[in-house]
Amino acid sequence: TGLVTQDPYRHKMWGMSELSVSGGTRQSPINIQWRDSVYDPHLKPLKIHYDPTTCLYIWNNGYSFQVEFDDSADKSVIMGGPLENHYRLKQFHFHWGAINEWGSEHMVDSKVYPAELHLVHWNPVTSTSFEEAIMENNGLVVIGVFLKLGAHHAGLQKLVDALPAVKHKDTIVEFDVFDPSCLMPSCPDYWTYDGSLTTPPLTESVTWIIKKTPIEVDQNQLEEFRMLLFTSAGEEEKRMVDNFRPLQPLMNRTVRSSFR
Ligand code: BO1
Ligand code: ZN
Repeated sequence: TGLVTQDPYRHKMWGMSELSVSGGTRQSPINIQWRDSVYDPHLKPLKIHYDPTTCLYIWNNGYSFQVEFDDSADKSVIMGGPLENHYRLKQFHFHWGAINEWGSEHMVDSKVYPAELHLVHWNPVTSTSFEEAIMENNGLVVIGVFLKLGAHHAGLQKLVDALPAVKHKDTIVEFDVFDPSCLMPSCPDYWTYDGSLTTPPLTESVTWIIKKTPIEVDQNQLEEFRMLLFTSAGEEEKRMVDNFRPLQPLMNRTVRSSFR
């Protein structure tokens, strides 16, 4: 993983990029083959307890827009599911395409969605900070939620309304009191597997939890994502689209499902 660039989407020649080849054995994202996933009756329901007041701000970091949370205490946490202890929410962000035909990082039976939400958590039992947890085996948990085209999503709209203020790279605005559980599908079913971060440092420290059921968003909401820019103010404008990593080989891994 020493060869990756720090600005993964700048050139967007994914097929040729060093990002396609990391040399690891548990890289993400993957294509989840439904029939190859193994039902695990020991997998408990995932429990999500987010405190809306821990939401701090939203920023354009040059590869996505990201909403950051106060993770100095156990206020917004997940537990249960495949997890042995609770994990703290640090941030969430999205990946999306230039058009509706692609954009998600994970796929299910080679089906790609127009976008994918990632809720990023770290283990406060084995680490004292997110940066430390990045280096720990299973120090991180990312929940992935697919977005599909359909009805307007009222919860997402609060985010969409904030996007014009963070159009350029490295812009940041306050974003108080938001409960990201409004972005979770009501169906409890998920797949879980051991993987990695999908942007540098691509660390193999992530327990992935991929929700089976997508949430619906409307065309206008996706178009607002696509109005964001990879570039800073004053640079030649480049739309923030296709900010996903290509599929990685499953190698010697099993994807477990919480459902049969
Ligand atoms: S993802 O969910 O696999 N797409 C993913 C990819 C990269 C990060 C997080 C999630 N990177 C890390 C950075 C840290 C930063 C942290 C929290 O995100 O490496 O420097 O503090 O925002
Ligand atoms: Zn992500």
